[in-house]
Amino acid sequence: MKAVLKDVEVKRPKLLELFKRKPSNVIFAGCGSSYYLALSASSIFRKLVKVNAVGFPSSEVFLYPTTLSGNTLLVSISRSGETTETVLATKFAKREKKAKVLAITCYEESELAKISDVKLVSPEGKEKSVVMTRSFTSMLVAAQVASAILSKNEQFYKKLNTLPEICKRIIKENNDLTKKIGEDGSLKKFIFLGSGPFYGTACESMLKMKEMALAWSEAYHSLEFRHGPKSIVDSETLVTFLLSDSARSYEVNLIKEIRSLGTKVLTICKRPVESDYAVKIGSALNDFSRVPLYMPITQLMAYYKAVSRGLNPDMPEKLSQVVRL
Ligand code: F1P
Repeated sequence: MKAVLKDVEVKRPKLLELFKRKPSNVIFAGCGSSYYLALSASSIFRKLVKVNAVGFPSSEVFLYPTTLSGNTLLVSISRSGETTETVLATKFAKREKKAKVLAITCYEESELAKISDVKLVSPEGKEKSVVMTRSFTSMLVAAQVASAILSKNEQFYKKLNTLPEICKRIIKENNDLTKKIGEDGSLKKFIFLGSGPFYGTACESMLKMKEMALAWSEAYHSLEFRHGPKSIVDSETLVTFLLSDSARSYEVNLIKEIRSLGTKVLTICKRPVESDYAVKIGSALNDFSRVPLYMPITQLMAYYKAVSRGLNPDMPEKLSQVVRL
């Protein structure tokens, strides 16, 4: 995180240049974990930069291009910077809509970085694992810093600089709990719920459980859960809430409802709420600044579940680190 905070600062003039003529809409695009990152980043962008920002899978950008208009900024997110759909989406947006492109990647010399107008690079996000973990968190921080710079919100920017230390403390304080949950053989189904900027990280948490532990997992917007998916919970299910400030009162009522069905609930939140397991993020950060801090918890849960199943969490059999079509 620390290195990316510095790299994005260096790009401040180029970022402001991109926004000299405020875009009418901002499309965040990525694949897999990078798509889920796009969902969280676009929510943060909407709130801070007050611009119409949405997240799409990269393939949708060039297959169903209605999302692009004349004055679009495309934010292409890719750890490798080589994923075919994301490179194709970027080339399409530049060619067909003369869109400007901001790349967020871990590889300075990647194809995506080369064809973008501005690139935010997180070298520390490079990882041997097929599964994205620190690359996800560091590129999310890059998107947050860009939001702070473009919205000229210095207070938000200062809060972001506290993330690395808080993150270290959260991992240290909750390693035992995540190991206990991961190793609990009675938990076989995992559901992750999040609202606003936490929905993208709920989806990413679901993907970690699938990729690393080959476990059944789903993700929903918190309040959507009552509208059908709730029917699947049972005593072998763990529902994890990535609790927000904005939706807290609604989410607390839903927690009570789910627990009354005999299903265990883990809450990750700023202020504790009654649940079977609780991780306190405990910070003076708001919904939009503390989003990255939730990820180490759910990444560790998936890691320990994988190890308890005798799997290699970094090398899922059916996956490759870069998808080239
Ligand atoms: C995107 C991605 C990863 C996934 C796997 C295959 O990669 O889908 O999210 O975990 O590694 O590639 P990238 O475009 O972010 O490099």
